[in-house]
Amino acid sequence: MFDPKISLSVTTDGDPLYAKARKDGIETVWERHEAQQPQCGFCDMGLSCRICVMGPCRVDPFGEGPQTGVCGADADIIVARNLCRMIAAGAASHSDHGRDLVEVLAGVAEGSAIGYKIRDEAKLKRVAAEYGITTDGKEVLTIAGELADAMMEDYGMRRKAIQLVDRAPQKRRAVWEKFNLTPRGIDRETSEMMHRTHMGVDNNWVTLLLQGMRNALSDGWGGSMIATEVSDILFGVPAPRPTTVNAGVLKADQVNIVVHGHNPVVSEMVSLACQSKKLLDLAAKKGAKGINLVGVCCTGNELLMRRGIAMAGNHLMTELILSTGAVDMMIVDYQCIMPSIGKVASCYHTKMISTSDKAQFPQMEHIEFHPGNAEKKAAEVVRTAVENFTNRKGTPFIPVEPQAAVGGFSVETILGALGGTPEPLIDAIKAGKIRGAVGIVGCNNPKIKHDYGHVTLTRRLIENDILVVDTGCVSVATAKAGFKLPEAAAMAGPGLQEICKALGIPPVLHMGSCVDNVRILVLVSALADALGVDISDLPVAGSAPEWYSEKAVTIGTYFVASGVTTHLGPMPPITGSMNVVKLLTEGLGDVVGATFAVEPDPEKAAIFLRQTIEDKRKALGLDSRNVA
Ligand code: SF4
Ligand code: MSK
Repeated sequence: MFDPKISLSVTTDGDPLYAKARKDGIETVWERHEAQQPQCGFCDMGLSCRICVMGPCRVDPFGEGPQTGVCGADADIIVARNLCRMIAAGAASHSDHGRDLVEVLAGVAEGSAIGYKIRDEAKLKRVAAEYGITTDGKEVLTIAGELADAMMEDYGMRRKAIQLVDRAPQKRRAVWEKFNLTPRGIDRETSEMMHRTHMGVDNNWVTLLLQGMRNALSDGWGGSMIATEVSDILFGVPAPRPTTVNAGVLKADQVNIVVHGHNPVVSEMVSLACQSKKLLDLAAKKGAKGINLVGVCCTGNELLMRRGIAMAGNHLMTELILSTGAVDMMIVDYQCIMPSIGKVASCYHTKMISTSDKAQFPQMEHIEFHPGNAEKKAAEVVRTAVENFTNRKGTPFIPVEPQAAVGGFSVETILGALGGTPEPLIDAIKAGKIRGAVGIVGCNNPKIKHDYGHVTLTRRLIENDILVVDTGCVSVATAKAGFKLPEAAAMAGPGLQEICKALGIPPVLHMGSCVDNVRILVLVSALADALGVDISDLPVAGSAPEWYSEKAVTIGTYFVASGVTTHLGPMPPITGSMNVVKLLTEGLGDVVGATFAVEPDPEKAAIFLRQTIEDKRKALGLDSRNVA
């Protein structure tokens, strides 16, 4: 399916690290991917089903073998059910992450979340007001408790609609009402999705997919949005600050602690412990020049956004980061943590610590963190990391210099830079200086040359005056490529360059972690409201050039259901049903005003996205071009 130049290869700047890992006998994700070839064609097309034990079943795509499973489910039903279960898993993951933050918020309110506090009272009050909570004359902790309670109700079945859908433009909410897509409860939609996909329940592939959209919306405008908003309340609203990225952020002469996963609840406490004078003194006694905390994946993004903490790499880099031999401890929470990394670490001196009761891994020590003990446990594990510094085997291999970058572009910051209103951005779009904007999000996948999709697509878009905002593993790729510095404006087209120079911003804005994709929803809602249009009318699009995870399916689905046409690099497992393919790539246009498109080659994807934006400009009565 893939062009050989974009498959089965590793990143260029990762090559020395990759060579080191191979020299050390480390098996990486790329070897394991090759060992799996050829991957199952039935599964690749979504045509296999193991939902019940009359199966497993598969449908023959060539029409020669069975055309239904044992129960009679045909290709359309099986493909739709499989996709919907991916959406449910992704929504459950993000929304459970959000739930953990609500529990910390509730713990802060009642005094049981020791060491945590409300860092942004203004945001607490703003969000509380959205939930209809009066704030005048109330203690901050009382407001926090009431907000936590109200958010818990969003997870349940007492509401007709989750609260934060009110942030969407009126026209978008009307679309959701018309097609019965308004999410009622966060857990409810995931639970109903799992119910409908049980054998013998919903066997209409169209209604299954519509529920898939409602389920995804319950994540985008519910669980993920709550995760981001509560993180901002507890740890601060991100603002631009300088940082550095790539494996060069590890320091040979310091204690290196890497945090990995998604939830800032643990990593924020680890960050505080790393600043403890007692532990810094201990590090000095052990011969280290300091304690160097860095991140990978989205836990790293959370710290980078709020604290400017350096980022060592993205999802597929984790094994290579360990193979530097420089990591004294890796602390993980959950999601996107390959179960292989404990084994990789065992080849070095690295201590591996898992922290969540719901995420345990082979060859890691499990030290359970919860809001009541996180402060204490963080100090204990950092002490262990410092003590491990003297156990290093040989000289660490750190073959690259760190790349400078700027992160921390929350919606508050972006609007602040524009003078508190989206008008200047809208004026620049109307004048054609900025043609539009694309949110590039998601993961790495060994099916695509590491970071090639992200970097190539981003380069092509900015040089054609399209502003890029990014999150997740993409943001690490584009930062490593140097796109996240104000000077990178020189790589942009003349119009975008002018705006970036005037505002002192890079042409690629880092908006955070995977749950922070909701910041993009809030931003496009602000633009749509200012123009008096729906999100689907805006010259904007989404893209996930190297996605791999179920969460990415959910994100793509809530983007599309919110009116943002979205490109995917790797093909999702749906080609076994042309009905499903046609609905997702064409039919949804008549329902939600946006569709999916699949194109593994980022050069071609750039042309598609540019044309999508130009078409939206034309429909808005703005000047437009033919780029195809
Ligand atoms: Fe087979 Fe139907 Fe059971 Fe799926 S639900 S495994 S298609 S019998
Ligand atoms: S970490 S979901 S690989 S973006 Fe959020 Fe990266 Fe994708 Fe995980």
